[in-house]
Amino acid sequence: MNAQLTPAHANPELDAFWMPFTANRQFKANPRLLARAEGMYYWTQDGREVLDGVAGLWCVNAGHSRREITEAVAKQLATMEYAPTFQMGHPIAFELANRLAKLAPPGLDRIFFTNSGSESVDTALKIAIGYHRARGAGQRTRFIGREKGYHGVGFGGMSVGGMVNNRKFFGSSMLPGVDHMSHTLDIEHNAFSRGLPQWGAHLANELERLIALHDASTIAAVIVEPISGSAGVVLPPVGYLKRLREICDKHDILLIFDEVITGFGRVGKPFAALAFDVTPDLMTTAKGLTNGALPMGAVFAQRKIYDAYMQGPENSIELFHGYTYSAHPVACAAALATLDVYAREGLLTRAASLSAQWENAVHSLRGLPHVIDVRNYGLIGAVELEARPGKPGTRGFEVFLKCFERGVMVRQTGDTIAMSPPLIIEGKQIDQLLETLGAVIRETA
Ligand code: PXG
Repeated sequence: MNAQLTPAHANPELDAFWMPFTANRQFKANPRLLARAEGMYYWTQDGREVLDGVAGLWCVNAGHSRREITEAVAKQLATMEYAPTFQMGHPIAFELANRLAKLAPPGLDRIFFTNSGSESVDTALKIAIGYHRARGAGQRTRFIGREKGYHGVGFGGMSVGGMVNNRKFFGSSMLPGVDHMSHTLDIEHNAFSRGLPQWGAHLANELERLIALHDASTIAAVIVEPISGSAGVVLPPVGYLKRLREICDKHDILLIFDEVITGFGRVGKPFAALAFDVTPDLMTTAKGLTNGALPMGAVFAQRKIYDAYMQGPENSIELFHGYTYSAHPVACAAALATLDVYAREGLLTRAASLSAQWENAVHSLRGLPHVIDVRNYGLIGAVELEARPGKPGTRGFEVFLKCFERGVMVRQTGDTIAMSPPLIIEGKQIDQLLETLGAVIRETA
């Protein structure tokens, strides 16, 4: 007999599912199981109502179980459940690309479909390298990312990302030739800023330093999130992104915005590129594209990038890249229905009209015990708690757990609590979210 390796606990039926980014043993001993969702709420398996303060995982922007999306998915499944997009096509893939091109920041009207944010990032990195090669600059293969960046978990995204735990367990299995700029979180200068912090635009000048070190002729692209979500909400200082754009232009380096969380209305415009008036060369998206209903991602490319590939014999494949499920018809149907809901309900700009109320609500946490920073933009909020000496993350986890027990779901990263509710949230739900979080913080030693 083999020794039993998994420690025994009360819920052995939970053992087979190896859960992602989860403390498996802790969870399985005390599971938090969601069974149903509608609008702003989840219901747990035992019937408790839970206000969704994080839009699932930053993806359910139009709220849960939208009938229009469900019906479009059911209809597409019944009509044509799958069709390839390698050397074949189906109409709604083109329709969706056209719809997205119209929403996109200026010029980003060539769309490549993926199935997740991680795939979007790896796709964008590959497109960037291939673009330079197509223009005769094949030595441009380096990438510059940023500390605290999160670009998914593929080898490319992990390498350009800057979250230590997502990197350190995987040895040196990284893309070669990646460097990182400093992150822009500076509590000393910017604590409790309302909206974008004023201090720190000069941090973009680090890019010039890295260019001086590696030489521009070796660098393919710079990739940043306009606002970092996973790292606990890190905002760009006023002027920072514009400065990055100028430096990239000066050196012929592509700028990639990872808008997996900022895309589709989270910041009060369809994309952060529009909110900050800085246009990248490539933009990665996922999540809100289908309202989280089905996995799908999309990479938006400037037309000059697409055109650079359209060379050589017309019967040659221009980009040796793609997924079996690129532009999956059912995902396309979900995305089209999602865009309809966003348009009909004005959701891609609704965060702008709520942001003042949201900002006041989030900043009401200032002054509570252990609160060392509050950050907000659009319908994104974060409160950073002081770490317990020698026990980082435990205070944050306790707050997360107590909120859940009181019917509010927030997201915890270390000792930061992040919030990103569905864009349909109403004022009284903003109050419920922040009042519950505030009460829990007050009680947590
Ligand atoms: N880029 C960014 C900016 C993301 O936020 C990804 C890429 C990867 O997407 P996929 O679909 O491959 O997971 C993300 C994902 C959190 C949290 O803690 C954030 C994400 C995923 C899970 C949790 O807030 N973002």
